[in-house]
Formats: sequence, structure tokens, C-alpha cells
Amino acid sequence: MKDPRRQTHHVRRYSAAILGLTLLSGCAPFFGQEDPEAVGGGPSVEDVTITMVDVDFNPNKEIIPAGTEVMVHLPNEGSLGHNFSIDELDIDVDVAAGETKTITLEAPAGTYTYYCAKPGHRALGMEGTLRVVQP
Ligand SMILES: [Cu+2]
Repeated sequence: MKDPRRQTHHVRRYSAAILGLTLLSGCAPFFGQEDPEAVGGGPSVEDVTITMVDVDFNPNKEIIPAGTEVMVHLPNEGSLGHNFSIDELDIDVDVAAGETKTITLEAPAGTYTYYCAKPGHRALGMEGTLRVVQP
């Protein structure tokens, strides 16, 4: 009699599938709970936005975590072309009026100055302070 054996086999595979599903759904909440921890501690990608206007940065003070990849969004809402430069980090990005550029930086702890390299803009106060602190 082949049929009973087959059935047993089927039942076994079926329960294996159920066990797999149970394990999967059991894991889902665990992964969901990892997100808040990543924000507070370990390496994660952060986002900041520094808006350019005529002629200023908003904000002109920013704090980011050290040793962490940070995406810096740079929208230029002014009517002039502007620039975002940090000499120590070799950053020098032109942003045309109405455009947004995004850069990724990762810096050691310290205090950096960002400024607009367009002629005269820095003298008019288009600069700011980036503090990079140990998370
Ligand atoms: Cu400028």
C-alpha cells in the first residue's frame, strides 16, 4: 500500500511549512524593534538639511554625530547661485538657484566652518558652524 506512506510524507512536509511560517512571523517583530536602537546607538545614516538663501545658510549652526555617514541636503532657495564648502573635509559644492544638491559626509569629532565660496558671500555672513560630536 503506497497511499498511507505518501500521506504521512505529505503531513510531515506540511507541518514543516507551518513551522517555517511560525519562525518567520516570530522574527518580524524582532527586526521591527531594531530600528529605534539604531537611531540611538550604532552606525546609521542621518539626514540634515541646510538651506541656502540670499545670502545666508539656514541653519547656520548644525550638529551631527562623529564617524557616521550623514546625508546633507542643500536646497538653494535663493535667486543667486551659492556654494557649500568645508575646507577640512574637501567639500566644495556649487548649487544653482532653485536646485538641491545632496552630499554624504563622515567626519571625525570637531568643529568645522561651512561657507559659501561665491565671491563676497562669506563676507556678507554666508557661513556657519558644523559641530561633529561623539554619538
Ligand atoms: Cu552664496
